[in-house]
Amino acid sequence: MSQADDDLKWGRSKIDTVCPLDCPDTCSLEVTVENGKILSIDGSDKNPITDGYICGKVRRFGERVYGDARIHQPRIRTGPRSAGQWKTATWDEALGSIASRMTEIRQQWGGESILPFSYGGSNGLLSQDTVDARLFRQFGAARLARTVCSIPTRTASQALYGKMPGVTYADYCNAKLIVIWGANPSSSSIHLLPYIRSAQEAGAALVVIDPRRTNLARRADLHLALKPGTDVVVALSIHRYLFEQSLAAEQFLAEHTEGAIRLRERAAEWTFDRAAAVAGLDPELLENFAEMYTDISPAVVRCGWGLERNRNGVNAALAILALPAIAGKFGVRGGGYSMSNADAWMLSPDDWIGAPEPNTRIVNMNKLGRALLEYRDPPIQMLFVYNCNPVATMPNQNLVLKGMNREDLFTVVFDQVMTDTADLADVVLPATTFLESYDVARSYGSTNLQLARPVIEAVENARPNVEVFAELATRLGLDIGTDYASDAEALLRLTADFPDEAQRALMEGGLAEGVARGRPIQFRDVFPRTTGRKVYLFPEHLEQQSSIGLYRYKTENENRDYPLTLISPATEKTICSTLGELRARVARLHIHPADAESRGLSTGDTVRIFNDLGEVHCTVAINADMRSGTVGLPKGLWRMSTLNGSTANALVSDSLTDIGGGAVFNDARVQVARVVTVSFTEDPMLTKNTVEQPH
Ligand SMILES: Nc1nc2c(c(=O)[nH]1)N[C@H]1C(S)=C(S)[C@@H](COP(=O)(O)OP(=O)(O)OC[C@H]3O[C@@H](n4cnc5c(=O)[nH]c(N)nc54)[C@H](O)[C@@H]3O)O[C@H]1N2
Ligand SMILES: Nc1nc2c(c(=O)[nH]1)N[C@H]1C(S)=C(S)[C@@H](COP(=O)(O)OP(=O)(O)OC[C@H]3O[C@@H](n4cnc5c(=O)[nH]c(N)nc54)[C@H](O)[C@@H]3O)O[C@H]1N2
Ligand SMILES: [Mo]
Repeated sequence: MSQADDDLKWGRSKIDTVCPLDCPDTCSLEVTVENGKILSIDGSDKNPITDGYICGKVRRFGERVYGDARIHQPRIRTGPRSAGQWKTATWDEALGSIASRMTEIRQQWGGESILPFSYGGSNGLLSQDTVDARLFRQFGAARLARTVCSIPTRTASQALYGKMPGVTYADYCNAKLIVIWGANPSSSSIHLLPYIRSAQEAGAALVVIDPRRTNLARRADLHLALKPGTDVVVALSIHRYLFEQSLAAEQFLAEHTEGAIRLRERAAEWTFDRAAAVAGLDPELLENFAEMYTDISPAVVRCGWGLERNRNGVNAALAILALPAIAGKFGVRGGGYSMSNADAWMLSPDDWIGAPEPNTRIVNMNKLGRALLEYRDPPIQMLFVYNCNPVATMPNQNLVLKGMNREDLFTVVFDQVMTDTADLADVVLPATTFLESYDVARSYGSTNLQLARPVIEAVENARPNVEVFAELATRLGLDIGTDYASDAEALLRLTADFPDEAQRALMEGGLAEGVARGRPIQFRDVFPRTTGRKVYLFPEHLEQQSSIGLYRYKTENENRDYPLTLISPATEKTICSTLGELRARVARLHIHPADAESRGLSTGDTVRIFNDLGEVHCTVAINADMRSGTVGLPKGLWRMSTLNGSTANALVSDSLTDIGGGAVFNDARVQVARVVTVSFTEDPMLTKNTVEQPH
């Protein structure tokens, strides 16, 4: 029997779609469905970067679709908050009760007391900032500043280069020097790896700048294991060298840039010795890096997101992204930088939202706990969470929990699974996954748009965002039109504002290639999208927003009680906190052998990681790949993945980056101590006690 006959016999079909989740790779997928159920999820060749393979976690996505954590029906809380007591409800009851509470709350407290809270979710263009935004704008709710990720790097890259597309993955093969700066593609964008490998095979040198010895750092010619938060001085020391040694690309600077002199002045103090002392590196390594970056071309810098999540985030990204301009690395294939390409299409959501923004209060999402507990006139009375799991992903977890536990807060959580956030809701609504509804995925690693289509029917009573917000709007008496009544209609509405050719390619073939298809060369095929196509090396508007000025280093608050720096980067197990429900094991704190030894720790011990904000209990893994003085926990853990229900974000403060209001996930000061569990078997009242081991 042929494969086709076999498929027919089993009611099996293979359907093309895309993974829209928040990852630069945006893989094209081939999903095998049998009798209406997902059998397997694989990569396809449609997106050339996917090249037929995908990550392990999305291959397992069916376990989320059909898993125990999935929400099947709307639920309404019946017991005390977070006690897990619910009654199931119809959509009619659930949306009815939400609409009447929203109306009451607006009457009593004003629209600004209602805070819609969303971030990436499945990261599709349809499921966020379409009819949801139209609803909340028309209703006059508070506005949310989506600052949890990429604000610092985006602020820097837009100020310098506007929305210029980056060096494409494919062109990494043409580079002779690849600098992976604060990115870990082995976890966070695996499809870049083959291009790096083939460049290395062709003789390219690799530099990795990361406090951890990552997989790529192990294969690198040079690894700068700097202290987190010190990237700005490392980059400035290279700028200083280029200027002092008359190696700066004077002609390029004269033709294409403004502000080089101001940058030069600020860089002047950063000798290799001084920068190395701050970054905790050997000055010789900085010198090696400077020489490599000067001598080798084409050179590409992959600027990641790990470097932005600290008090110097914007200045770090500015100093790094200015390097190819000062060193004259543009204009050749494989030369320049890559950052996010999210803005390459220059799409503007306002077109399809179709309602003006109200002039209501703006809440920085990194301050969620504070907003819930401290904001007055009016206080926040209602939280509507969708596309987000703030208990797991926002800074200052204990403050978020305290705020969300307020008895007088009305909370709606709209999600696919019972997250840590959903546990605290008054009403829970079941959402479809990207395998059950239409969406449009916009890649930020390359520049294509791809169509996500339903490969199965919605599981139980799950519904797509657009449908739910459209119905809620109607119940609120808003006149929002009918163009978002279903996800299929919404797709037409959304894509109507795309360039014609893109819309046609997307609707007919499922994929519209953006500018990256032509593998554009920076400063030959693509230019800064700024006034006069210039690079603004010293953006004055940012200088004014910074308390210490541009290209300056803010020192850390030394605290003897908390001598270690905690970072919490992406892992291959989850995507942010999505799929965290499938992560069964207790998380491990990664710590350098020297830091473990001075605390008497062995691998497998239970430890307490703590500071003034909170504590996390988990096990420990001694790991020589960590930098001494820096410890690591995984990003995106659920509360069940530790022994005390707290995760890395319980230790992360809600203070903000230098500019832009970003989160400082990699800038937490902590102490670690061993926890000894003693069993008192003879005393039935005291079966378990926890004693901290002094060190
Ligand atoms: N598997 C998987 N893939 C993902 C995600 C995921 O959670 N899981 N998340 C997605 C999202 S939302 C994003 S934003 C991207 C993030 O992707 P990446 O850019 O890779 O960012 P991170 O994982 O935050 O951190 C990258 C590296 O930065 C290092 N680092 C930490 N602090 C510093 C510092 O101060 N300086 C320097 N130079 N390095 C530092 C970390 O050790 C880590 O190896 O990945 C996306 N892809
Ligand atoms: N400690 C630490 N914390 C971090 C980071 C870090 O480096 N360290 N990184 C940060 C980064 S880079 C990011 S981007 C943020 C991300 O933080 P979040 O925006 O909270 O991202 P997720 O954890 O993926 O949560 C998205 C939720 O949306 C739900 N969802 C998906 N699709 C839909 C849909 O169509 N409809 C509805 N209603 N719901 C949907 C998913 O089930 C999931 O629960 O986390 C940040 N948190
Ligand atoms: Mo992110």
